Amino acid sequence: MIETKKTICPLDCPDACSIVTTLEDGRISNIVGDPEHPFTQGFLCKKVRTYHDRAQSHERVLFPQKRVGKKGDGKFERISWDEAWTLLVERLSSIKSEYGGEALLPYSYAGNMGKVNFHAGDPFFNTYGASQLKRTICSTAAKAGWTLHYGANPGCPPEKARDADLIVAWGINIKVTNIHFMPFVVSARRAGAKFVVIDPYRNVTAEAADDHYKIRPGGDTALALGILKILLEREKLDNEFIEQYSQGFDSLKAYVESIDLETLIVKSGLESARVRELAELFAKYPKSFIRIGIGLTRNTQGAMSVRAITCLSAALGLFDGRKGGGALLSSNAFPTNSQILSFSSMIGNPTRTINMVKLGQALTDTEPPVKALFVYSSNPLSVAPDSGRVRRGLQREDLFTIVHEQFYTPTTRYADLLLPATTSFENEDIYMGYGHFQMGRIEPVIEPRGEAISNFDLFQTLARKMGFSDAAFRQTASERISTYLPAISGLPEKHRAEGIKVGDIITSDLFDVGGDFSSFDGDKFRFSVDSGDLEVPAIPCLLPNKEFDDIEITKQFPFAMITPPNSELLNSTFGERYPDKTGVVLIHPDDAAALGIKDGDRSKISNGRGSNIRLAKVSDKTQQGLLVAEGIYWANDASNHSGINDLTSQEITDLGEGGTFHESRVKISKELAVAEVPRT
Ligand SMILES: Nc1nc2c(c(=O)[nH]1)N[C@H]1C(S)=C(S)[C@@H](COP(=O)(O)OP(=O)(O)OC[C@H]3O[C@@H](n4cnc5c(=O)[nH]c(N)nc54)[C@H](O)[C@@H]3O)O[C@H]1N2
Ligand SMILES: Nc1nc2c(c(=O)[nH]1)N[C@H]1C(S)=C(S)[C@@H](COP(=O)(O)OP(=O)(O)OC[C@H]3O[C@@H](n4cnc5c(=O)[nH]c(N)nc54)[C@H](O)[C@@H]3O)O[C@H]1N2
Ligand SMILES: [Mo]
Repeated sequence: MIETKKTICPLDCPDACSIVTTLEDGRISNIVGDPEHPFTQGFLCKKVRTYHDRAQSHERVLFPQKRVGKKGDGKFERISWDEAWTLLVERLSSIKSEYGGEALLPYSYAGNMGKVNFHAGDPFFNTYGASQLKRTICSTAAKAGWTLHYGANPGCPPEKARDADLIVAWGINIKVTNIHFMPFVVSARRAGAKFVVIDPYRNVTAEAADDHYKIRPGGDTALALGILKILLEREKLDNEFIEQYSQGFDSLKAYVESIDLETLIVKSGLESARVRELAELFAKYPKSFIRIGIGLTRNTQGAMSVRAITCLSAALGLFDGRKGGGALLSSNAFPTNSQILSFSSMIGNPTRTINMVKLGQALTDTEPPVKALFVYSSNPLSVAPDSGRVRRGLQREDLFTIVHEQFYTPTTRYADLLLPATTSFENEDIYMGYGHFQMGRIEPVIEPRGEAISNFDLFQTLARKMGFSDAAFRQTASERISTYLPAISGLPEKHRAEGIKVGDIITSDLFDVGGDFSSFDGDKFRFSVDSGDLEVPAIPCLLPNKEFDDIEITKQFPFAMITPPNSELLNSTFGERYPDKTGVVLIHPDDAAALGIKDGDRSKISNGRGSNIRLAKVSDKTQQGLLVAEGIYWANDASNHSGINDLTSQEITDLGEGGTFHESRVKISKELAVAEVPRT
């Protein structure tokens, strides 16, 4: 029998695509992008086109297993779910009575963006009294910087870009990480719009654009303020918006007037003429749409960069609801009450919080120590920074590590107990995209594979077996969705009353007002803010980056390195498709010549934290002094299993406590073949 069913892509991506699956005798034979969905528009990205093969693969973790080899060996023995529950209840109970609840650390992120499964563990860990995980690895810096000035209002709908005369991709690799935005760029360009990219390297989006501004990494605040200064002097800012819908502009104006334009230009890393050219574009095209990425926030002044760009957008008047104009970071189309989603009311005595970016430290140098780590929807050994420290932590004999997974990832090699997780094709959930204004619901498309269970079923069952009595632990996934709906703003009244059905494509009520201060109930854009924290400057301003601008570190490690995603992987998901791939590192031809590195050379990148091997790609896509290592391929160096995050730092962003994956200092050398290594 052949039938079709709709589902939604669960991956952590702004697009949250609606998918049509074709089923033949209970097996998914094909998936395509939903032609009815206004953002998906009938196509899927390269990596997800075969996502059903991943779900139906024989390589999945299909039953519970316990470790039999050494930690790191990845050797397991199959056990029954009964045994697994008994082991879990015994170990978690004894850890709690011996060391207290805080000895348990949950670790989860965005393998599955469904609200039910993302938050599935929260009520369990709250009741247990576990350490609270700060889930800040991704977008909290961006959000903090943006919200400081813009407030919690909905962002500009991406559809507006269709009518723009100028589209700017600022720190976002749209063709890779937000590909469904591209059709709007294509139609705008057909109507004559210009499309430009501001990025430290010529990524695939920049290659497809009209122009590329090769900014210095971390140079965004300087660039945004530089443009602001030029336009201020030329009286090209939108005074009407500034007067009517904002406050605090005078402080920013005074600051910008006080700095020398040359200083800003030098710090942006662009030539003076290029900065003036960009300013000229903004002056010429009032219908400018700026798509701001999260990528530019992954450094120690990353939130500041967003603050500066957001203020520039406002000074240009892009938040006045004009046709074709706007700036979009995150749509915030369905603001949710996170207390309800996380069942925060179940937290008894407040417990310590641990930042997920600092997992390495948490496992190796925290008192009282973490005694049990419960990983689900994440692959921390690959994605968390400073992996060497994470690995040392996972090797601890006294640490009990539980991993709930779909695949045998680098992290699962260190599991004491490995539990099989379903994929979204087997689940019930609700999804909303952060790059558009739609949400929807899914139900299982196929039966659960093997003995896999969803995050939701895992924690509901475990809670009951632990004797937790709250009624929330007896809810079905459907009932959980009903609990969540009232916590979602922007949900149209009809669905609030009647619920959501599979296949409904629900557009937020906030779509029409997104990005428009004239409709935000008198809330004004704040150029100057009082955050209540003396460490947080009231206005965007120039401050040094911790690692990039450290003179001593730079002497030892002369290269800056950024580690952005590519189109093959979704963070570390799909790593199993490339078991032997090291990935490449882009190096500028002048640097390569100076170091004797040739295209294709196996090269060792290293710093004080660790090292990683990649193949050199000598290219002027990057700039002098900058290495670009795309993609979190799985461990590639067989001798010590290192990955790219062996080089990145646990340092956090200026606001929001986010990861600083695009701010490492490193050195690089050609890796000599054994025969070439000089004898000492
Ligand atoms: N194919 C694919 N898609 C993805 C992902 C993936 O791994 N693969 N990841 C998903 C996730 S979880 C997220 S959060 C989003 C992230 O998606 P984006 O918001 O696009 O963020 P990044 O990809 O980290 O970086 C985007 C660009 O920022 C540039 N950049 C780095 N530092 C700076 C800087 O200082 N200034 C400027 N101007 N640019 C800088 C990088 O070179 C890169 O080209 O993408 C999602 N989509
Ligand atoms: N160097 C570098 N590191 C980065 C980044 C970077 O740009 N550069 N980006 C960072 C960012 S933005 C993010 S968001 C993080 C992402 O970090 P993670 O959220 O850990 O993302 P993934 O690597 O996609 O790993 C998700 C894992 O969850 C599993 N999974 C999927 N669905 C489910 C489920 O329903 N249940 C369970 N139990 N498991 C499931 C998948 O098989 C996969 O192994 O990585 C960060 N790390
Ligand atoms: Mo992310």
